[in-house]
Amino acid sequence: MGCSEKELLIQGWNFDSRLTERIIAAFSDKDLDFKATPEMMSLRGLVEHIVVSQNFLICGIKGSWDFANFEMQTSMQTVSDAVKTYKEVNKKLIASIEEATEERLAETHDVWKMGKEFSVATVCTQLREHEIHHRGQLYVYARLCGIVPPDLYGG
Ligand code: NI
Repeated sequence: MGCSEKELLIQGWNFDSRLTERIIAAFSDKDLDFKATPEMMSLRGLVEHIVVSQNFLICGIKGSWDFANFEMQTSMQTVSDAVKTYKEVNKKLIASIEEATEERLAETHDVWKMGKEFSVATVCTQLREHEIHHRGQLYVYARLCGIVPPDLYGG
């Protein structure tokens, strides 16, 4: 009866990743440098930020919570590159959650260096919420680029 915490994390990430992938794929290459306001990240920057945040989590699940893993190293030239890069990192993330032991998921760490410990499972959820926040920005960017975003739950 019921799902393990790990299964719930994987289900949650699978659900959200599909939505993130669909909104990234809705853009055109010409939109990659678009910013809603000058101080915001470009579309390319937003996708990179989402990708490196998943990379931070992958490295963390495997044992190293290092803010250096947030540094952006990619430079996506096309939307299809962006979708491919996102799918690759997401596949690795799901695999790293699958491979994590229940003990590992329950371990607590001061991941954000703020003097407060969270379990690895909680950080998985925090970063999923972080991705949802940035996905909301992608929906706004899409509208500003004249794109009708895909329905949230349809299709
Ligand atoms: Ni962020």
